Amino acid sequence: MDISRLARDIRKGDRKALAKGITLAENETAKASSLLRTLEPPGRAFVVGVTGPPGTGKSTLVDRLVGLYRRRGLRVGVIAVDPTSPITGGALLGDRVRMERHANDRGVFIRSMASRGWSGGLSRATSQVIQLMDAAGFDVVLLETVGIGQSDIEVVGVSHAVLVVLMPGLGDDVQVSKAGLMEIGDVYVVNKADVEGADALVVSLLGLVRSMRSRSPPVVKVSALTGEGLENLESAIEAIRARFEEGDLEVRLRSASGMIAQTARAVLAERLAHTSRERVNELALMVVKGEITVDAAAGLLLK
Ligand SMILES: Nc1nc2c(ncn2[C@@H]2O[C@H](COP(=O)(O)OP(=O)(O)OP(=O)(O)O)[C@@H](O)[C@H]2O)c(=O)[nH]1
Ligand SMILES: [Mg+2]
Repeated sequence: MDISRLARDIRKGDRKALAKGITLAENETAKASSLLRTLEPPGRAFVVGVTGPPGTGKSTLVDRLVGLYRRRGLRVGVIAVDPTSPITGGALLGDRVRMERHANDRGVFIRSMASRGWSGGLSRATSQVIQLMDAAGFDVVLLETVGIGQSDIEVVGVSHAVLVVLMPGLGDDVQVSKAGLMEIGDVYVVNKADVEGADALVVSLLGLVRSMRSRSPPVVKVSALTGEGLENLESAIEAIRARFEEGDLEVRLRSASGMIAQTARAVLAERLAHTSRERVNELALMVVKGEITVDAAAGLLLK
């Protein structure tokens, strides 16, 4: 494959080339990283992570956000990580239908990535895809992932702004705290405002947010279905995007350090997977004989 030609086509905004680059990121991260070296992503794309429990309306909201940004004339990339959650199962099809109105819009690029069986590699691939979209000239990248486990939550660590999307009737604040979602949100979105219990959820979230010592992220109530409250969500995100555009280091560093950490973890995991069984057995024998500790053996393995 001609990497420099692919890079040139991606920079020109060729959609087929971008799709090819993304496939590289999914299947051959090493090739994708040489592509990215050639591309030198400019770092212009503002990355919004959208996470939360299954079925809270993340995709519906992402679709709304695409509409908002398109009206501002911005080009939008969407990455949906594992859109088929156990609850809404088969949502990928639903997402396709929902996003169909953007299908012919050259200013929108939507890509789904399956997370099953990926674990560590997913974060690295995601950060590569973000950089590819950035190089292709997208102004905003919306990254949707179901926030169930630690690894799902990790995926949004590469974002400049993280929206945590919740809805009434989830078992509310306790579940949210347990899932680690209270640590990562820049904006808490209570979606499905048209459904009973939204106000109570807002109240309990405000309680949680106020108890945070270092920061107090906004809580906004919206209905992705009816459009109610979307302007409040928009201004909450735009406040962060304004800081990003001004070059605010806090906002910019977060995404960059997230990408570095996740890439490093993936590289390390890959290296470990390639370590020879003989070497591991050799070290295990030393541990069994009491010559070294497990920690020391792991250290030697990584050297
Ligand atoms: N009543 C109501 N329903 C909504 C709203 N937003 C989304 N829904 C519905 O909730 C269901 C799930 O919406 P999705 O957007 O697929 O939710 P999701 O969070 O992306 O789901 P997963 O990706 O499967 O976790 C769909 O049936 C939507 O139509 C809302 O504001 N009000
Ligand atoms: Mg979804």
